[in-house]
Amino acid sequence: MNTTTTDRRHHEVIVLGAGVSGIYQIKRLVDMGVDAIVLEGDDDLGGTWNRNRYPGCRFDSESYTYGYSFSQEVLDEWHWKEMFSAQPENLRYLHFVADKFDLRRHMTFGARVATMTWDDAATQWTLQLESGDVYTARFVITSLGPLSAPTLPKYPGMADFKGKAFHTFHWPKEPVALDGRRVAVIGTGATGIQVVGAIAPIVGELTVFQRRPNWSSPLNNSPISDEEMARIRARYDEIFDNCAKSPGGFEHVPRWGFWDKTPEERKALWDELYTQPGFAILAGNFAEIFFDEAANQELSNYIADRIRGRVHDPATAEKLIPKDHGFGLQRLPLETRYFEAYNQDNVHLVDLSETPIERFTETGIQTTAGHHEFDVIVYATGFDAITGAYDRIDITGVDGVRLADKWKESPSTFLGVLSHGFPNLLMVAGPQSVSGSTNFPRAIEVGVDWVTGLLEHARANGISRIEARPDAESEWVAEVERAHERMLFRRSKGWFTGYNSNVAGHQEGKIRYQAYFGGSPRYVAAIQHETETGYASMVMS
Ligand code: NA7
Repeated sequence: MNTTTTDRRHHEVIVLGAGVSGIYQIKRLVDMGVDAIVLEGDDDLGGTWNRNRYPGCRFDSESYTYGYSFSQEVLDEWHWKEMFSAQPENLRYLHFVADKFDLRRHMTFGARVATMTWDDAATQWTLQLESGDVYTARFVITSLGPLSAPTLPKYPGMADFKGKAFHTFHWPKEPVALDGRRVAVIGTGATGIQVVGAIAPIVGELTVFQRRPNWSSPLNNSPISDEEMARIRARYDEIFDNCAKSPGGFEHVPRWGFWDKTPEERKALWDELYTQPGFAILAGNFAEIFFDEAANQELSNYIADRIRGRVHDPATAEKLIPKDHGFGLQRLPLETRYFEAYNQDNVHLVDLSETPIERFTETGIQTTAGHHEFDVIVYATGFDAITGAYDRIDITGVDGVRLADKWKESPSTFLGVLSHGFPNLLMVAGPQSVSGSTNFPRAIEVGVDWVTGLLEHARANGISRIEARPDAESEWVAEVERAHERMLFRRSKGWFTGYNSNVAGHQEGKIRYQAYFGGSPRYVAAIQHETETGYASMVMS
């Protein structure tokens, strides 16, 4: 489907991706009167919410903190139905916003970019699509999404399996029959945990293949009534203000003073937070849990006891309790009746650390302990996070340097927006920004506004080339590394530290500094400082 009103192949700005950030970015560019289009590889807009159609897929952010804040009309008109809205509704919301501002006509779908090459003489990017079509643009804004490059394991015989098998990111649009079926879920990250909770009541037999357990705490979802929505609407300014002040972009606010309380007082607080919605137990807890090993251990013990209290079989409960990292030191999945699923006779946990997968067969999966037969295999095996979507485009900058080579060990950016040697490539929600580490839309609105301001500055001053200074970039990378080093999760293995065993070149134990963990207010202060100093860290001509 191509809904663009023009077939022209040159534009001042090309935006890559029509997800949450691309939609807002094109809105700002259209309002500015810039000649801009969006190229989207998928067949429609929505990004992550267009793709992830698996059962149980929903926000972990309170819906009203996830929605856009930029339009009073949208805030007035949209009614969130649940505290943590599910994928179909989230996709409807993005369609509603795009249609309201008539943004589709600026979007070309099925337009996946294969290569992007900087032409210094012409001061422009040349983009070659997989279809062979070629576009050029003075500026390219990437809104590729931090979790848009799914990864599969590499087990022998995977292609032999004759039943249905797909990654959660590629869950089919048409309904998948699960009732009474024998289903395997591989992976117990945020996605696997959502899937298991949602399908356990439906399927015939469910077998969960767990390599490492993840900590998880209750989502505590609930419907939002008309009256409640009216109260939320009246409070929107305050809500977004609260989000802007908190490190994670949520209304939950961390507190200091762990050691000022008695163990009984801490437990009383946790009893309360465990029953509150969303990330309360993480982002509304004592800040010490992220920095102080003993504080984190005490909270981990508390959550472990909660798991023991919910899973009837003690041996299964122990398998579900992480031993290699503390609570909140990897991206915390939120769950709905996940632990209770294991109390069902038809739900089985396979601990891959004890009985690894040997191979896939035509009918199922062979582990060292035996053969499991399946009708459906679900890969909830995660993503080549944050930089993966960049690596999948062959991006070549000044002097033929490839971005994938520059970022081979770890990305290097200025404020997560620019990378030296790649002029006029502006990243929204890019590596080393806060978009991977905080409530996503709060971060991307900041990112889009800042990139838009930079383009306004360029237009007003006749600037056609923008590049980050290498020293400024090194300073930002050092700040990103410092923020990592302060936090306990620097030693954990999840995608926050850039590790994925399914991606060639990723080394266990070697951090890729992909996201900025200094918190939203500090990030915003850094980008504001850059604006206020007249973009002093950039070379503009
Ligand atoms: P995650 O959080 O990266 O989780 C992936 C899961 O898949 C995790 O449990 C992995 O185990 C497991 N995995 C990955 N590769 C394999 C292989 N080869 N064999 C067995 N198990 C494997 O991705 P999610 O999709 O759950 O969540 C991503 C984000 O989406 C989430 O944080 C939210 O922001 C939304 P491991 O822990 O690596 O041992």
